Amino acid sequence: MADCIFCKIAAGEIPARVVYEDDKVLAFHDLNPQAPVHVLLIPKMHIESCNGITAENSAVVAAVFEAAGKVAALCGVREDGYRIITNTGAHACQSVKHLHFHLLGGVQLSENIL
Ligand code: DGP
Repeated sequence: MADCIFCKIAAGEIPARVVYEDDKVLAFHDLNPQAPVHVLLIPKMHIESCNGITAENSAVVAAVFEAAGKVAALCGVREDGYRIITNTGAHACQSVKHLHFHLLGGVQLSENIL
C-alpha cells in the first residue's frame, strides 16, 4: 500500500535490519527497541490492524506465528522466553497502521502488561 512504511520495508524500498523472511512474513529489528531483543513481525500483505483480519487473509497471521518461534531462536531468546504484543488503534497507541507484532525478550519482563 502506498505511503505505508512497513509495506516499503517489506518491498525492500526502506532498509531494515532483517532477522527472518519468507514469502508471507518479514521480521526486523524495531527502530526504538524497548528490550534487548525487540523485533517486529509483519505480514508482507497490508492489513491495517487486528481489525482487518478476516477469514480470507488470516493465513498470513498464522504464518507470522509459525515464524515467531524461529525468530525467537534466531535472536537467542527462544529458551528463556519472550513476549509478543500487538497494538490496535488509538487507545493502544498503534503508530504504524500495518499489522505488526512486537517480539520482546532478552530480559526478565514484568508480570504486568509491559
Ligand atoms: P506501534 O506503536 O505498535 O505502532 O509500533 C510501531 C513500531 O514501529 C515502533 O516501536 C517503532 C517502529 N518503527 C517505526 N518506523 C520504523 C522504521 O522505519 N523502521 C523500523 N525498523 N521500525 C520502525
